[in-house]
Amino acid sequence: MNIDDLAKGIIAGERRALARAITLVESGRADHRAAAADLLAKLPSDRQALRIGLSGTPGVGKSTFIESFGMMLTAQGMRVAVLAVDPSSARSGGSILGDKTRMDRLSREPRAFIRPSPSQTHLGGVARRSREAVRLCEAAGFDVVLIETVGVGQSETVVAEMSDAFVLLLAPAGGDELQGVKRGIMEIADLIVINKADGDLKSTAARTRADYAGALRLLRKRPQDPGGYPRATAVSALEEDGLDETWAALQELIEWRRAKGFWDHTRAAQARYWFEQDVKQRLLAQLETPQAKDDLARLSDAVAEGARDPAEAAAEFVSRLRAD
Ligand SMILES: Nc1nc2c(ncn2[C@@H]2O[C@H](COP(=O)(O)OP(=O)(O)OP(=O)(O)O)[C@@H](O)[C@H]2O)c(=O)[nH]1
Ligand SMILES: [Mg+2]
Repeated sequence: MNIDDLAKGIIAGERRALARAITLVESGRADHRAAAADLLAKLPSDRQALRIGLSGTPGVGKSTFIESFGMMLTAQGMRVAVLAVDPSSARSGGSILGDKTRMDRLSREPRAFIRPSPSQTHLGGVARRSREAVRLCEAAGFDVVLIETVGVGQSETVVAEMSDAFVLLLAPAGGDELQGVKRGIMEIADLIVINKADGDLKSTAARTRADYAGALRLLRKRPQDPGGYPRATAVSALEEDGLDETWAALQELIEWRRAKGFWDHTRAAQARYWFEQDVKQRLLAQLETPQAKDDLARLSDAVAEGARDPAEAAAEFVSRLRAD
């Protein structure tokens, strides 16, 4: 595979080149990793998409929302990429099939590009691959990159750390269920969107929206937010109602952040965060080599038997790692 041609294809916005490049960054093979690094270095860094993270529990309507929201954006002339971050994608077999039918219109839309999550169980690996896929989409000239996750474990934090804005999709519910949303997730959300505001659920959705708007006002004000944010809206992804207000709210937020320097500031902080994560991950990977495992087992036995002091044995272990 010629990396220069691949880079040219991506910059020209060719979908096949983009798809092949994402496959490359998803690969764990050492030669693929090297080629991927080479490719990423050849791509311009001056193209920036609006990266929107989107999370919500299974069945809340993420796929339906992405389809409607994505169709609205492409109708306005924007190019939209959809990526999924799903650490538990042992289930992807089914969910890809499901999404093909649920995002039927968007998957046939020339201005849209949909890519399911790589099948990987390790969140750290998924995070790096997803970040690189986002960069590839930006280099390919997409205006908006939607990064979807089904909020399990730490995946919301992972997605928030690669997004310019984070949207939490919720279902209409009674007041007591408001407690069910973890405070940490409320704190990373820029926009809470109550979906299924249609039919019998319309008035419940309006009440839920008001409840969350109230709860958001009680949170500590964040420097990166203009007055009135984080905000809550109500939509019907199915009936395509309220989507334009939601988009307007996102745009207002983003324009404010750009004007005040928070856009650049946040991206810089995110780059720092990922650098530190990668350092930690590489160090942890060093513990997994056969030699390290042997040393660890041997020293740990010696410590358990009282033959070695824990701190002294740890120091020896680490200096052996460095020597390798
Ligand atoms: N009434 C109503 N139903 C909706 C709406 N959005 C989605 N649904 C329905 O809710 C169900 C789940 O929708 P999905 O879009 O597949 O939800 P999801 O969050 O992607 O689910 P997972 O992929 O399993 O995590 C489907 O039956 C949808 O038709 C809506 O705005 N109104
Ligand atoms: Mg879905």
